[in-house]
Parts: sequence; C-alpha cells; structure tokens
Amino acid sequence: MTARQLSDLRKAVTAAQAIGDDRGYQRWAGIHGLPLPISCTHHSELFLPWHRAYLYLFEKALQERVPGVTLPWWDWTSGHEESIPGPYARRRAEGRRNPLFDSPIQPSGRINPRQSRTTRAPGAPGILPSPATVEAILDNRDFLTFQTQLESIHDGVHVWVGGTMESIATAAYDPIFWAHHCMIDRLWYLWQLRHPGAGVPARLLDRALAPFPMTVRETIDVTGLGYDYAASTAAAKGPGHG
Ligand SMILES: [Cu+2]
Repeated sequence: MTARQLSDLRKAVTAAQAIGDDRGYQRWAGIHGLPLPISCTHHSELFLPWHRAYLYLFEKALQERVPGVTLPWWDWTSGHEESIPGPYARRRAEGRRNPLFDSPIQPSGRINPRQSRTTRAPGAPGILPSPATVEAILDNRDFLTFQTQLESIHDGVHVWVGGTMESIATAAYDPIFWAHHCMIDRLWYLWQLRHPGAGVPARLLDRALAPFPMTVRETIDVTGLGYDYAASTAAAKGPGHG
C-alpha cells in the first residue's frame, strides 16, 4: 500500500468505529459472530462466496466514509512477515491511536463483559502457511476440495493471531480480520484464474448469502464487483483489494 492508501484506510476505519448505528464498524464486525445471530458460514460450502460478499459490502461501507478507500490483503506466506504486519502492529500511527491495532467490541456487555477491546497473542514465527502449501492448494481443480483446504489454513492463521481472532464470535472485530480474509479471497481469485474451466458447483449458484442481498452467482466475478488483485502469488505487496 502507498502511504496515502494506508492513511485513507486508517481514516475510514476510525470514522466507521465512531458510528454507533448500522453503518458503523461494530455492526459490520457483529455480522460475523456476536451479537447473535452468527451469520458466517465457516465449514459450509458457502465459505468463500459468503466472505466475498461480506468483504465487498464492508469495503463499500468504508468507501462511504472515505471515497476510494480499499481493503488491503495480508500475505502471510511472505516469509519476511512472519509477524503481524507493521501497519497493524503499532499502537499509534500518524500521531494518534492506530485504528488497525485494535478496536472496541460492542456492545461489550453482550459478548464478554471483561473484554471491551480486541486483543492478539501471535504465535511463533515459522508456523504461518508457506508459499508451497498455498501452491499445492491452488492446484486442486475441484472447487469444494480447494475451498475445504483453503479454509483449513485460514483457520490456522486465525489461531496464530490468537486472542479475539481465535473465536468466530469475535474475530471480525479485530481490524486484521479483514486483511486476512482479503488474502483468502485473493487466493480464491488466483484459483479462478488458474482453473478457468472449473468453478463453484451449479447447484450452489442461486443460494442466497444471508444477511447480504447477494447470491453466490453475484460473487463469482470480482472484476464485475469492481475490484481486483495482483494476479501473481509472488506479489506480496500489491495495490490492495479494491
Ligand atoms: Cu475467518
């Protein structure tokens, strides 16, 4: 990301965190888990499409705060970054509290009265998925096999970050959740490029992705959704999701 893109992201997340109603960060984070109902579709056939709709609409919500802002991805395979990426790791940035470091969890009383802000407890270096592991997963031609294997390494990254990210109920409150899921979404995009004849099974295409006003079919084409990813697995630093 450029300094400008990062600064815009911080502005947008700060603004969203300050909004208490349905447009705010807390509401978006809450869709994933608590407060109930838990909508996310981990361990289902809709894992990738549901999270793509989620990222797409969250990014749109941020763009209402700062036009043109985009969500970046965290490439946890790029060995030199076997830790929380710098822009998310610093407590303060640009002379104020860094909104990518942590976030309030609201309404805190309804989730865990003792936890009012997100926390992390990152694991040791050398544990995050390697490029070779990701390559092997991308080679699967069958969508459902690919998706199951990708979700499994995705789970490992949640656990590696630790703290709030470890539990589905609270994971999306941690600002790094979005960068992690952009990486997952990007890997789906790379898989789509690699296997043009393969895809999501036809029987799933008209499934609705509640609570979002989108179907699986509407998530298939990222270019149609108006965003893009660097098309190489080697490109650790790209212009971002958007
Ligand atoms: Cu996740």
